[in-house]
Amino acid sequence: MACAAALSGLLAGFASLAVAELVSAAVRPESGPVTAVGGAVIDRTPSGVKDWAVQTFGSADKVVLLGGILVLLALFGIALGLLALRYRRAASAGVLVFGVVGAVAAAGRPDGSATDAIPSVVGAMAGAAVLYLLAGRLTAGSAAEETGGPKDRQRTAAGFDRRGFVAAAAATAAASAGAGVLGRRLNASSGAEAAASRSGIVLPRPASPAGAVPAGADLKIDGLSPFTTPNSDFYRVDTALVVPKVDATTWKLRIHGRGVRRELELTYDDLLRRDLVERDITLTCVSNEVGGPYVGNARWIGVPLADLLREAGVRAPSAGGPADQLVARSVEGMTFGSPVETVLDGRDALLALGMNGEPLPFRNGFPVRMVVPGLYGYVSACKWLTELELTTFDDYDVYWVKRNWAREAPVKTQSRIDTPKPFATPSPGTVRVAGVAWAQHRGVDRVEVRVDDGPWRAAELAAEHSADTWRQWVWDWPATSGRHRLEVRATDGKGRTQTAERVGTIPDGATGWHSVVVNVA
Ligand SMILES: Nc1nc2c(c(=O)[nH]1)N[C@H]1C(S)=C(S)[C@@H](COP(=O)(O)O)O[C@H]1N2
Ligand SMILES: [Mo]
Repeated sequence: MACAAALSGLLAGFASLAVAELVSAAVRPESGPVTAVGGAVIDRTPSGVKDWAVQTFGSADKVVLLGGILVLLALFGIALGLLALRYRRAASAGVLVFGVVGAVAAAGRPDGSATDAIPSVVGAMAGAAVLYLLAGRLTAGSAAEETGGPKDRQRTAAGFDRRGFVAAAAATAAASAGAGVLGRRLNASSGAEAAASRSGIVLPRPASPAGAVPAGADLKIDGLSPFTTPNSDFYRVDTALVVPKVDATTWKLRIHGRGVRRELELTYDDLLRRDLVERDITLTCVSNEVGGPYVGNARWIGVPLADLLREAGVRAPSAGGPADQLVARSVEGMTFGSPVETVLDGRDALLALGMNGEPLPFRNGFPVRMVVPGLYGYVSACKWLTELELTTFDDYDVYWVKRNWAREAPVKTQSRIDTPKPFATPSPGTVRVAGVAWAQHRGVDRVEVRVDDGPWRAAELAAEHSADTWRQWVWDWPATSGRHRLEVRATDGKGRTQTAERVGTIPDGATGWHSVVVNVA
C-alpha cells in the first residue's frame, strides 16, 4: 500500500513534468519548470558556490544541477504520495505548490515573462489531478471520511482495488510518457528555423584577413594544447540551461543609450555586408583556476565594434563622451559591461559572426557575440547578443557585478603546464615540459620553469602570433629519478612577471603559479 502510494506521488510528478514540457513547447523551451528552476537556482547561487560547481563538475555542471532538481522532485513526489493515503486533498494541493515554485522561477528569469508561468501551472494541475485520482483508488476509505459514507469505509478495510490502481497507474505513466516525448520533440524542433538560418550562411572573405599563424607558433608537442583550439574542444561557460537557438534572419541588434547621436538597428545581413575583419584572439574565463581549462584560442571573423559605435556617434570618455560603460545584452537577458574606453582604444574588439571558419556554433553565441581581447569573458564576451547600451558604471550594474564580481576585469597574466600531466611517471632523461601562457593584449615575453624550488630556467617560446593570443612554450628538463615539482611563471609584454601570490577566482581572476608534481621512474 505504501509502495503504491509512493508510486502515485512519483507518477503525479512525472505527469506534471511531462504536461509542462508539452505546454512549454507552445510557450518557449526555456519556460519548462525544471529548466526555469535550474536557471533561478543559477541566478541565486552565491558566486563562490557557482565557481566551485564550474570547477568541480566542469561542463557537466548543468547536468548535475538538473539531476539534483529531479531527485528532489522525486522525493517530494514520494512524500506527497504517502501523505495522500491520509490527506488526499491536501497532498494533491501540495503538487500545486510545486507548480507555483516553477511558475515563479520561470516568470522571474532575467528574460522571463508572465506567460512563462503557464507550463508549470498547467503541469501542476495535471499532476494534482493524477495524485487525487490515483490516491482515490488506494483510499476509497479516506474519501469516505470526507463524505462520511459508511459503505466506503468497509471497502477500505477490505483493502484497495489493486487491479483498478494498476490499470490507472499504467495509463497515467503511458499518457505522461507520450506527452513528455511529444513535448521534447516539439521543443527540439523549435530550433529548426535557427538551424536552417545558420546552415544558409556563407561568411564572406574578410576585408582584413588575419595574418598567417607563423609556423613556429605551434610546437606540435604531444599533450600540448594546439595553437588554435578546434570548436569542438572550445570551453563553454554560461548560465543557459537551454542553448538559445536564434534565427539569424529575424535577429536584430540595437545600439542606443547615453551619448548615442544616431541609434542603430542592424540585421545579420547588415553586418555581413560590412567590411569584416578576421583575428586570432584568446578568450579566458574569470572562473579559470590556476592551471584550469577555461581558456581557448580561436580565429574569429566579425565587425569591428569601435567602427559601429563611432557611427552611432559614441565618443570615448577621454574624448568627452558621457558613457563609460558599454552594456551588452543577450537574448536570454544576460548583461555584460565593458569599459567604453577599452573598446575604443584601438584593440580588435569584435562583434564576431564566425569562429574558426564557420558561423558561430550555437553554444558559442550564434548568430553574434562580442569578443574583446584582454578582457575576461564575463565583462565582454556576450553570446547571443541583441542589444548594446551606452551607460555608466555608476548607473548600472550588470549580471555578474550584482553577484560580487568586479566591475572591470582585464585578463591576468597566466601560464599553464600542459605536459607532463600531474603524477605522470616519465623516465629519467630529457622530458619535454610544455604549456601555454597568456596575457591578452600585452603579450607574453618570457616563460620560466623551475624544479623543486630550484633556479628559474628560461623556457623556449614559440613564435609570437600577436599580443592577443596565447603563446606556447617548452623546456627540456634533464629529469632525474624521484618525485619532483615543476612550476611555471610568465612575464607579460610590459615586463611584469606573474605574481606567486595565490588568490581565488572571485572577484577578478585567480593568480599564482601553476605547478605539477611528477614521479620520475
Ligand atoms: N549570453 C551569455 N553570454 C556569455 C555568458 C553567459 O552566461 N551568457 N558567459 C560568459 C562567460 S563567463 C565566458 S567566459 C564566455 C565563454 O564563452 P564560450 O562559452 O564561447 O567559451 O562567454 C561569456 N558570454
Ligand atoms: Mo567566464
